[in-house]
Amino acid sequence: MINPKIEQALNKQLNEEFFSSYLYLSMSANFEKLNLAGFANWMKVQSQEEYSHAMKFYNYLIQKGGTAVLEQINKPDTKWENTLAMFEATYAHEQHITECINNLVDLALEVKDHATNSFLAWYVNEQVEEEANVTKLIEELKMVGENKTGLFMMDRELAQRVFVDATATAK
Ligand code: OFO
Repeated sequence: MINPKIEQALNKQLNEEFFSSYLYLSMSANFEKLNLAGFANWMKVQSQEEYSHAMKFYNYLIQKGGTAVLEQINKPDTKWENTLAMFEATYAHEQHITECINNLVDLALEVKDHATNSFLAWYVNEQVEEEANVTKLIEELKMVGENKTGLFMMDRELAQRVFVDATATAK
């Protein structure tokens, strides 16, 4: 059986992950409009990753005998000032997600749900990687500044990103 407090909190996070997927797909659509296909690809892969994060919560809820409740997903922003602003918004969102995951860990420890605590360790580690990846891109964008050649080169590099479902091989 699953602790009702944990079930509710995991469902809240399920919605957060689906929103993250929606947000990054909205950014991807924005990059398509700006003719930055590589950045659009990076964000689309990011969106796919978030969908896989959501499904990991979904599957765990079911495995634990709980119910996965699909609530309404908020509408994400559709416009940002520029490329840097989009990545800064991404970083701020990932910091919010890190806080959500940390709060979930606190709750799992509070109710002595060791299985959920162990399940959440994957997300704790994932957040370290997510924040580091976005920080690196923000630094690169700051270096590039208004230089169009630099932006073009970054776009070509980000076009190489491919979705790999890290949740599929996770324990
Ligand atoms: Fe961007 O992170 Fe999910 O969990």
